Amino acid sequence: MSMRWCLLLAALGAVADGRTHEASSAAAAAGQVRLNQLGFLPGAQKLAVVESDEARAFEVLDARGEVVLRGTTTAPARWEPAARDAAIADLGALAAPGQYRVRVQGLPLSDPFPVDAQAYAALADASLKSFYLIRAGTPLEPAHAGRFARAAGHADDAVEIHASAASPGRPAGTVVSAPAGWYDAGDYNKYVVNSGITTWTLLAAYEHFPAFFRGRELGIPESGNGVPDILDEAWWNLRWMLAMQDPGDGGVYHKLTNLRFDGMVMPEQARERRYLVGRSTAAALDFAAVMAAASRIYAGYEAQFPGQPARMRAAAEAAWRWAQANPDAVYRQPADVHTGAYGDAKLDDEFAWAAAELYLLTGEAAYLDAFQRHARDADVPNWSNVGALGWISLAAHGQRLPAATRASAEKQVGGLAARLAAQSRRSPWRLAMQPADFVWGSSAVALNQGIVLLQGHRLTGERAYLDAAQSQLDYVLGRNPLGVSFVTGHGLRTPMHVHHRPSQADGIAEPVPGLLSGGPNPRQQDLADCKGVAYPSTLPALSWIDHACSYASNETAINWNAPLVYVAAAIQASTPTL
Ligand code: 9MR
Ligand code: 9MR
Repeated sequence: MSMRWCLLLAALGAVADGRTHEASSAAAAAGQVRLNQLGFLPGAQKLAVVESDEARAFEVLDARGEVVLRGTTTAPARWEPAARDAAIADLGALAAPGQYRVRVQGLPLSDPFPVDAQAYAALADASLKSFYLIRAGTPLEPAHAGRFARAAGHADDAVEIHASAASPGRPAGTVVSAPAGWYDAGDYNKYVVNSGITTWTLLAAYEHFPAFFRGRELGIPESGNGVPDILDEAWWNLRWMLAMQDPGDGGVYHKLTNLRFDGMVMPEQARERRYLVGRSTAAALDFAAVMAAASRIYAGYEAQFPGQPARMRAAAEAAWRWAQANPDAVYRQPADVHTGAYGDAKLDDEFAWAAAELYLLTGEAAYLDAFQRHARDADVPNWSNVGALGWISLAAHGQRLPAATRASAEKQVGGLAARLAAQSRRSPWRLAMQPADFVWGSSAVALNQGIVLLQGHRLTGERAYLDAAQSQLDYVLGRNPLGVSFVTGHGLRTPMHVHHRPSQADGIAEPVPGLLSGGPNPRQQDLADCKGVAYPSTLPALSWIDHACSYASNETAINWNAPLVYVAAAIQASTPTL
C-alpha cells in the first residue's frame, strides 16, 4: 500500500473515531500507532506498536506539545495473525504522570494516552462490578446500578429436573430451587462448568493480591459489610452453585437453562421454563475444585459467612466422591436442549484440578495421589482445560507441599510462563499470542496467558514476566491491529454492540460497562446469524465485528471477564512505583 493511501485511510479512521467514539472498521487500517488506550503506570513497561514496513523515528509529545522523548522503532517484522509488518516504539523512559501522544515520522499523531499511578484501578473495579450488573434473580437498584438499574429476572426458585438429570431422589419433573448466580454471557443461562473457572479466577485474584482488594468499594449491595467486595460478589455465584448439587448423592447438575435461547429481551421479559439439565463428571469436579478453594479462602471470613466454609468443604468432598463413582459421565446435549453445551470429554485436567484444591484444603494424602495420577503438563487455562489452575494453586502454596510436589508445581507453572515469555519476546507485537490462539473468546486467551505470565513473576520476581503480562493487557486495551479496546466503556474506541441481551434490550445506547468482548475469531461460526453483516477480514487478529449478531466474536462471558479482573488488578498491584 502506498504511503499516501495509508495516510488517507488513517485520517479517515481518525475522523470516524472522533465523531463516534465507536469501534469502526476504518480504525483497523494499517499504518497507525497502536497503544493501550488506558495508558500506563509510571513504573511500567510502555510500548507502542507501529504498523509499518520500515523502522521510523518517533517523538513523544506532552500535553503542551513539547517533545519529551525521542527514539527510533525496532526494525519491523511480519506478524502472522494480521499478516502485516509491525515495529515497536519503546516509551519506557516516560515516567512523569501526564497526557502524551506519539508522533511517528510519516504517520498521523497517535491517540492521547495517560501515564497515571492509578491507570488500571477503575478498570479493575469496573470489570468486577460488571459481575454485579449481570446477577440473575435480583433487581439492580439505581443506587448500585445507576442508569443500568433493571428489574429482577429468572428467579429460578422453581426449576424442573430434566429427564437427563433425573436421580432416585429427584426424578424427572421434580421442582427445585436454584436462585442467584451470574448469567453466563450474552444469554441468560447458568452453566456449572463455566462458573467453575470463572469463580476460581476471581477467588485467585483475591488470594494472590489480598491487599489490593481489601477496602475497595464497588457500590454493590454488600459494600461496607467487612468483606472484600470481590468475595461478596463471588459468593453471589457460589450460593447458586451450592444449589446445583443433588443432595441425594453429591452429583452436580451440568446447567440451569431454558430449552432454547431467549430472544433479545430484558431479563424480566424472559419467561421460558427453566430446567436442571444433565449431571456430568466435569461439572462435579469443577464444582469440587471451586468449593474446596472457596472453603479455604472464606475461612478467613467465618464471622460473616457462618458455617459456609464447612458447608463448602462437605459439598466439595461429596462431589469428588460422586466423580470417583462416575468418572466418565461426559455431558451429552439432550435432543430437546439447544443452549450452550460446555461439553468436554477429556477429564484428567478436571480430576487433577479438583484433587489439587482438595489436597490444599484437607492435607489428605489420597488427594495428592489422585493429583499425581491425573496431572499433565500445564497449559494456558480455559473452561475446558483447567489443569493449570491446580498447578497454579499448588505453586501459590508451595510452602505447604512435600518438596517434590512443590518442585514440580514450580517447574510446571514457571516453565509455561517461560515459554509464553519467549513467544512474546520473539513476537513483533511482543505478544504471547500465536495464530491458533485467535479462537472464540480470544480476548480471554490473551488474558489467561497474562495470568500465567504473572505466576512466573510471582514465582521468580523477574521483571520480564510482568512486562510480558503488561503486553497482554495492552493488547486487550487497544494495542492491537483493530485499534479497539475490547472492554465496554473503557478506552477511546470500545465495543458498542456486544452480543449481550441486556445491552441490546435496555434502550441505553451504551452497553453495560466493564464487559470484555470475545475478540477476533477467524472461524466466524455466527455467519448464518450475521447475514448482510461483513466481517472485515478472515485474518486471525482482524476477524471481529462490533455487531450484536456476532456471538462468535463480540459476545461477552463471565469466563472472559474474570481474567480481566485478575490481570488489571495484578498489574495495578504488582508494578513497582517509581
Ligand atoms: O445468544 C446465543 C449465544 O449466547 C451463544 O453463544 C450462541 C452460540 O450458541 O447462540 C446465541 O443464540 C443464537 C442461536 O445460537 C441461533 N439463533 C440466534 C440466537 C441469537 O443470536
Ligand atoms: O466460550 C465457548 C466457546 O469456547 C465455544 O467454542 C462456544 C461454542 O460451543 O461456546 C462458548 O460458550 C458460550 C456458551 O456455549 C453459551 N453461552 C455463551 C458462551 C460464550 O459465547
